[in-house]
Amino acid sequence: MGSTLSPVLSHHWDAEKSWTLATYEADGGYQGLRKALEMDPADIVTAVKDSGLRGRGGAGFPTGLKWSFLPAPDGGPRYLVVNADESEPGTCKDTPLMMASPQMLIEGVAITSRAIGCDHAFIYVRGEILHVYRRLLRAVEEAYEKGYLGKNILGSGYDLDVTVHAGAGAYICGEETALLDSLEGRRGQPRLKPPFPAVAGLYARPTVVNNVESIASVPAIITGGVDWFRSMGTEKSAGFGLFSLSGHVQRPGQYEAPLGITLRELLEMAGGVREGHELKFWTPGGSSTPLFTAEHLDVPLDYESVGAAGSMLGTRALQIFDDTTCVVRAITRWAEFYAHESCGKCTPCREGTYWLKQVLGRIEHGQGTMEDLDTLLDVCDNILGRSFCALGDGATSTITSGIALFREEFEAHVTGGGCPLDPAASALFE
Ligand code: L3W
Ligand code: SF4
Repeated sequence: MGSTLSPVLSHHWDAEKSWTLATYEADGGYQGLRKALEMDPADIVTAVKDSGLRGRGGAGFPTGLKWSFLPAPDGGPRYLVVNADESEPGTCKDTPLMMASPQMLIEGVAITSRAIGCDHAFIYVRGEILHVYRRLLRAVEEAYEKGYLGKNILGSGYDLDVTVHAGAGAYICGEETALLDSLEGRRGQPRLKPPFPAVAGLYARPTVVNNVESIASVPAIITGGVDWFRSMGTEKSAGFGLFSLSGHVQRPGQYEAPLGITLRELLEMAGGVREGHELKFWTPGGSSTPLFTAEHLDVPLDYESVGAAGSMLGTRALQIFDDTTCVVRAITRWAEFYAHESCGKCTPCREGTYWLKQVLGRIEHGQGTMEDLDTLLDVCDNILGRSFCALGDGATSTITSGIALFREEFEAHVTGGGCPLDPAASALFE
């Protein structure tokens, strides 16, 4: 696999009014649905399973396998819920995808719904991004007008309704079961798993919850075929994905590429790190994943390689920090985020994230002690694996890895009474 971009998801993002149905159709849009309507639904599930597509929301669970977990039809409803609650710090791929190409997502929703026998699908959008909500509402309306949604889709006899729902802006509602609670009108808090949503999800009915990018990848798999999809990426991390580069990089943005590309290759496309500076650390998959440094520039960005190197591919949110960045400040800022977003359901996360924020805050402001470093690690140890959902575990990732990689910088804050770096030079934090 080379460094060439493989634009599929972003193929027509630069076209004029890329978000309209007419532009999407002109670029081959809805050919996948036409083909899928002639296929046996079970064959659609098999194709997605064989493609090796893995969930693009962070966990990388095999998409087709998840669909196949739905119990046999019993005459009652079954649902598809698209997780469009993108909130992981640094993650900015689903929002541009929905803004530039909402019809690709809707086509994926229609194909997936047909595959799993669903006649009512939901798209749960993060509450703060009203412009995306409005764009999706209009796109769904257009798809109804053209007969791609609604009754008797393209004369096939298949009916599907799609509801776009705006959440109220809570990170925890990106956790699939909290999302379902929120969609049902309750306060969003994670449910105990099992049962997984595939068995008892929305309104306790079998439900597939998939990320925006996963569903938007489905039309291309149906038109392009399994072998084409598997020809990109690696054996266990097949296909392509959107990599979001942000921070101290010359040309931040979304870069679509086969999985397995390296940060070195992506940085070449993005013009490199801010001029005159060196890479200091980066996140391979948002702030819930352990930090990497310049030593990891050549780690292939696929699930296996990133895992073997001690982190997680997560949402492919590559936040780049150069040598002007205070690692303690960056980690404290993330800790503030987790303390704010903890839903409060379980004690290790509710109490632990509060204390992580407090202790990091005093280290950052030069009021910490050397014992505070051990306290931080001890609190992380009491959160990791003891929390009810992944938010708690994620809150510890940058702290434990940050102390392991940059212990001297933490100690310098203690012995020097504050940050040895010029905070203005970084220009990333207030
Ligand atoms: C049926 C089984 N279904 C697993 C399903 C499960 C879910 C999917 C993955 O966390 C990660 C997290 C964050 N029968 C099943 C089954 N499933 N076993 O597979 O499940 P799981 O538990 O591995 O992960 P998760 O709870 O989905 C997601 C990481 O992503 N992350 C955060 C991302 C945040 C966003 C956002 O902002 N919206 O995406 C970043 O790295 O730490 O590890 O569907 O039901 N036996
Ligand atoms: Fe809520 Fe945090 Fe517990 Fe998850 S880990 S249930 S976010 S308190």
